[in-house]
Amino acid sequence: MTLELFASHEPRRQPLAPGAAILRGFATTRADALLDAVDALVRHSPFRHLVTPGGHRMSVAMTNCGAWGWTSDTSGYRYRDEDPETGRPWPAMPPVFAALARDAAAELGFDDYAPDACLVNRYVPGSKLSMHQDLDEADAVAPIVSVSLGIGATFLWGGARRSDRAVAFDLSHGDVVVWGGASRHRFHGVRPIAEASHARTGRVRINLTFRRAR
Ligand code: MD3
Ligand code: FE
Repeated sequence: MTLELFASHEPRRQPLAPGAAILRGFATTRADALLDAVDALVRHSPFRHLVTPGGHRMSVAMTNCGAWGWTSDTSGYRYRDEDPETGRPWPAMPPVFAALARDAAAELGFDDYAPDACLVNRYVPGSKLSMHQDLDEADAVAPIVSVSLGIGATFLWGGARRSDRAVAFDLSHGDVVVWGGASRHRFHGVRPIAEASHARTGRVRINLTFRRAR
């Protein structure tokens, strides 16, 4: 008899550090609804390639929903309550987003997680995110919840210093990561995305990153 450690419908949990874990497949049953909500919100605030303070155009295209949206331009990084492209507030956080983030955070013991910002990242093969820290959030206690959809990515998870060795792990469609505790301020990045195609998204990876920004 085969010993089934994990029934296929049950998400597997991979602990990373105190307060941080990968929840494999946690978003799988809600993936279509999440992607439908992305399609709806980009009709209001389209994906765009932001420019870094150093003047580089990012290979990842971004947009936001919720009360606050993360933006970058040559004057710096910051959260804004309006989309600078449209001059209007960011689209509201879709209920399916808020519920997923809340449920995932609760798996790690973060009760009543209510993110006020969701950065939506769109990668195509070749897009990458260089090693960086997320330091623009006022609330350093609340976790970040990230949801991977579409084609896969290799995530790099470093240490407190840029020079610290990073560990690599793959994130697939439906995987959710909850980053709480001290891991909140570790360096991290995404390797250049490999050529691939996904039945629902085509040659695209979507990453939803929920935060408490303000
Ligand atoms: C680990 N995005 O948008 S999300 C970002 O896959 C970002 O699009 C990546 O890093 C992506 O800033 C990774 C996961 C994530 C977010 C914040 C973290 C991982 C983190 C903060 C500390 C450590
Ligand atoms: Fe980040």
